[in-house]
Amino acid sequence: MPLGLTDDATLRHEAPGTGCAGARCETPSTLSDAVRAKVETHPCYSETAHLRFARMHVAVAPACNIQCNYCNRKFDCANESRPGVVSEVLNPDQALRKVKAVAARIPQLTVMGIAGPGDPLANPKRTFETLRRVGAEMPGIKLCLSTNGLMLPRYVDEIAALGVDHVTITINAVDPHIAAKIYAWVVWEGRRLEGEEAAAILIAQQLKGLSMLVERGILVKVNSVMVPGVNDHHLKAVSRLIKAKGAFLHNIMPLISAPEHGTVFGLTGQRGPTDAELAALRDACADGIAVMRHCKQCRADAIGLLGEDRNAEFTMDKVAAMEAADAALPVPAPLRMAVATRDGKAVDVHFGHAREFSVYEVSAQGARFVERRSAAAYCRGAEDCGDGADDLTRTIAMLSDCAAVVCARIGLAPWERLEAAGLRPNGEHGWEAVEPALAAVYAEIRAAAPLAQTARRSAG
Ligand code: CLF
Ligand code: SF4
Repeated sequence: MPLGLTDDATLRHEAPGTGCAGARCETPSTLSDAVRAKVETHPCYSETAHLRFARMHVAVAPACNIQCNYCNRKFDCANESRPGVVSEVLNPDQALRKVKAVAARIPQLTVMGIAGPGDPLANPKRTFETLRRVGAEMPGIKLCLSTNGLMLPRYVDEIAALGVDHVTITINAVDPHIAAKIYAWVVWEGRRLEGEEAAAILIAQQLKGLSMLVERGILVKVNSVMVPGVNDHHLKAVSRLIKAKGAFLHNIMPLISAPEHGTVFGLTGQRGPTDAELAALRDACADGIAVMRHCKQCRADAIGLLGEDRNAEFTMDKVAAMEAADAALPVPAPLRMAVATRDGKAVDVHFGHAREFSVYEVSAQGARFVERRSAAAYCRGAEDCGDGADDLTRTIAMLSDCAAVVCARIGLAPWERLEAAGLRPNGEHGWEAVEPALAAVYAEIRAAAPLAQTARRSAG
């Protein structure tokens, strides 16, 4: 039985807002609507979203302003990726072209992040130009940034103005004595500093930047690289402090230190944690803050669902070929979809109880509200939630121009009636926000059906 399709028994017992609210769950029911809307389609900020939504990184930031002992500059920034592969460095124009090509082919794409191959804020012109252009031309895509935090306070206002909702700061220690064992040097105000002096400046900037982001309503994830014997015993203190400062999520990543990567830690034999050590530390931190457990330490040019590496399909030469092919194709028209919603914010009405439906036009760029249409609520209880009702026939006729009907739940009999009428019923997004739910349904339809099959119910 598809998710969200109820039999009468589950219909009677299902209630909105149920579900895990523990530390393991990144989208507990206590989240405000605004925060929930920000995280529920972000594959890194929500454990459930990572199965359905994709992210892509554009590698526009080659330079860095610090030296981490687990990083070799030949490879990507290890604060948000694993070392071992060099990215194709893009300029902002190429980045925008790549995002467009990916969005047209991976309809699950919801997030574009900048995470290297160096530090985004050590390359502010390229980073902000990319964010500005992608934000302006692709408003349905969330913007994300990952930084070592050194230059964060200087750029927080620009980040907020560009509509970046999610920022990751890598904070490996909040004690300069410990941090000095992790960072070789920091370039600060034109000088290269080392030791605890360098570490203290970096930590102060990271924590100041964190507070400034939180004040502006930007969700902050903190990444920490777990280095056994160096900062493992200290990361619980990091977790407590970032929680107190308003961080949303803590992502403790294992050190990767293969000697062939040529990093300081790799060459000095510093080991990474075992799976058991990592799990124990994450558990120890999870009583204070939500802890991320599904990070894939992806590349600075990663594309696809987390754990999926489709970047080889989107090298710039392939993007150019796609652009040439796309120029000969029509742009897919938006799809019309009906939503059973009381207030227009959440998918919160059972199909059989809907007295009206909100109709939207949905495309890769987002959802546009069109109108509300009245329907007779035909279901008067479990015994009546079946087929053959005149009201159901009228409802189906009234929605016949829609590609999909999205509702909190739906019984088997009306499901079959809708399908027989050529509408696609969907009850998988009960009590989720309307727009992300529509984006997910749109992605499913575009991924499953060739353009020709959905053209009949396209808007316009
Ligand atoms: Fe990229 Fe990072 Fe944004 Fe995600 S990744 S910039 S928050 S869109 Fe995600 Fe990848 Fe782990 Fe990063 S799985 S490495 S946490
Ligand atoms: Fe490497 Fe990233 Fe550290 Fe810079 S911030 S040294 S690119 S891991």
